[in-house]
Amino acid sequence: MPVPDPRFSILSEDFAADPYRYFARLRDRSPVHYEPAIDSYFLSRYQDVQRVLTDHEAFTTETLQERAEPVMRGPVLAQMTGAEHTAKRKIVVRGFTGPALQEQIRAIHANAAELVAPFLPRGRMDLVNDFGKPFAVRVTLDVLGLDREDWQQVAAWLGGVGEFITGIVLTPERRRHCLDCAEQLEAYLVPVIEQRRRHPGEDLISKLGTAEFDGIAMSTRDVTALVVNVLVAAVEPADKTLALLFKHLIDHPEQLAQVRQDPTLLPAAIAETLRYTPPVQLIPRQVEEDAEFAGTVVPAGATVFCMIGAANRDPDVFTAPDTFDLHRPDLGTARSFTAAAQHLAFGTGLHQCVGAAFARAEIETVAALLLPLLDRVRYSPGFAYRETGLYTRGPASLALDFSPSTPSSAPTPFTPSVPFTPSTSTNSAADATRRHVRRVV
Ligand code: 2IO
Repeated sequence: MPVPDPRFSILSEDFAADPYRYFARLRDRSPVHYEPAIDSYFLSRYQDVQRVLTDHEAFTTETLQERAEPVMRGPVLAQMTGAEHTAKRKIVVRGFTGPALQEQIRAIHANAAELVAPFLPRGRMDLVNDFGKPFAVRVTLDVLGLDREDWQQVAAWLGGVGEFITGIVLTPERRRHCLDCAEQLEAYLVPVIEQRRRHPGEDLISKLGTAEFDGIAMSTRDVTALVVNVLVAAVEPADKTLALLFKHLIDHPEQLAQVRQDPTLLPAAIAETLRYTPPVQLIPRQVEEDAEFAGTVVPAGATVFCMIGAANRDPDVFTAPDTFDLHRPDLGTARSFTAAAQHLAFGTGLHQCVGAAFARAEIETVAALLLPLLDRVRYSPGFAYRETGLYTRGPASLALDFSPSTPSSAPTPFTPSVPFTPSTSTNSAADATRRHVRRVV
């Protein structure tokens, strides 16, 4: 049995400053790491994480009842099981694939072009705070058919909702603040949802509001929860992934030059970014019955956190895992945004990210637009890189300098070259689950 190091804590400031330094040690010496302060177990080996995420009967999402439902104002997709889950997941998949996705790509492009324009003559932009954050919120509001002018207000509410879900320790004051944010967001959404039910349009809220499940329309509470779910899940990781992609390319100038020369390499660069630095670092599950991992028994009822960042750098699965290499043969770009993905940034199994194809389209479209505009892109003088977050993690800022230009000649909208496979359909997720389970047992 691994000997736990009493001095080491995932809740320490040292760990928060750079978790990546600790992953090898965790996988080798404490693959089932217990944190007494929060009575939870942290799994860092790829095989263990994959087992937890694919065996959805032994490891349930029930923990989301406490961790998410209070701020989601109802059950989220990841909490559901059985026929309800299958039906509702299908509805959401439909909202993010095919013609809907093509329309969304136009919104992605338009928002990106508009947001970057004022920074081009200056030759300086913070990719996180000037661009990525407003971009992520405005795109999601467009997709939902909400007013993108409301983005700052919505971003503030989402901040509270996200803090509740991703907070490892929350004071009662912060908890109250998060719940207030959630209540205000709900009050903003409910009248729109009710109106769209009477007069549906082409947007995602209308689709969710008019969809039927077993012949019964979804309640306003159900639709609200799904809309908040989409808002949080689409906004929280997006600016992080974009900034991390640019950081890795700037840190690896030869790979940046290759992507500039051949933009069809972008999907591989994005997939490798997701493996190397996944924006969602933790996925919680509840243990149904006593379960053994690497000789340690985790008791029934316990919460386990899957450490995605650590699993994605497991040398048993990826060669030279601490190297960023968009050409790595053990990742496979084509499957990296599908149920067969090798990295675990979108999770895996039944609840694998339903927005993976959208995420790919979003980051690919915006990166393809930005790269030619940000000529000679580099860190601004004096910029000090810092990441924050234990659950979702990304750069606090990314101050960039580049050759100034005039924004007048807007490039034509980018159409991703590779067709997007509706990879997140329930069937392919279930197929993948069966495959993974077979591989593990
Ligand atoms: C929102 C953590 C941002 C999801 C969650 C309660 C459920 C689920 C995830 C992602 C990203 C968020 N979990 N999205 O990890 O919908």
